Amino acid sequence: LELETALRKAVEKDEIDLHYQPKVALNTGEYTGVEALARWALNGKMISPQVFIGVAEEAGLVRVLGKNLLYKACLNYKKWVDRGVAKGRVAVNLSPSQFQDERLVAEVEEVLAETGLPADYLELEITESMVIDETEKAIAQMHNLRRIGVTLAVDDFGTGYSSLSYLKEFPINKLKIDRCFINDMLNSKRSKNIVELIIEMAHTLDMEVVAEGVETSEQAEALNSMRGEVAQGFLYSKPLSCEQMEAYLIKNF
Ligand code: G
Ligand code: G
Ligand code: MN
Ligand code: NA
Repeated sequence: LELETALRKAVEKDEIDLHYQPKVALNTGEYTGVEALARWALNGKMISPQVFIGVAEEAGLVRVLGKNLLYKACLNYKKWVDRGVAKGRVAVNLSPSQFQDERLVAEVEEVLAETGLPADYLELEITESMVIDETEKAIAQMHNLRRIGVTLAVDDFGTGYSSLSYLKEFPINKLKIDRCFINDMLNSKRSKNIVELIIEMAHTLDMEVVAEGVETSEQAEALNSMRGEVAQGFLYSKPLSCEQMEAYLIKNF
């Protein structure tokens, strides 16, 4: 409850910040886009977004917080586009109630209009678990988002329970392979096989693959030889502050 009170204040005072982690093309090593990650420091201590997004969900704060973070990400990315340093898209994570909200599409359109960011620069990440209940409704929501020109990715793929019969119906552009598979793909033949299968399946469904949590060049090489498209992880960069990310973009353009 104390955390909830503190979070409410932080949302009101707009103290939740965004960091950015670059994504890199596996075949060239070139920068291809960023993921925006929420950061909250409470009395100097970082609280994990997994924790405070959960608190925000329970406290009914997600609508305001989610919209603020989306606004911030789009406004900032528009700035990088205007300066000519942006390549690819900015990916923003949606939380479950945000994705399930019928007002989401209108809100995204509003944020894009207000910030001036073209929809083609925005990617939204959802997780499999958001799609388990009311799958038909979720698929309709995905179509509505695609219709306004937004790109969609499924985050943490492989850890949820989405059935293949539904996955083929999802109007999704990208699958992000959860880092647990990447983490032991070079020690475990089984994990490596799973990664390979996910990549093949994604390509069969015309989806691109993003490998999460890539920490070594051996992992990157293996993923590239399996035809994975994009990687993200500490091998390239940890999540960076806005200023650090801007410097990275200028350096890597
Ligand atoms: O950045 P970090 O590894 O601590 O993120 C932990 C988790 O929190 C990740 O699964 C990520 O998807 C989620 N997360 C980070 N930022 C946001 C955000 O802005 N909104 C939502 N809904 N989840 C986020
Ligand atoms: O679930 P999601 O993919 O949105 O979470 C991204 C989170 O993963 C971020 O909080 C980020 O700090 C973390 N992360 C990013 N790259 C790596 C990595 O290479 N290794 C590990 N262990 N965590 C990472
Ligand atoms: Mn994510
Ligand atoms: Na993830």
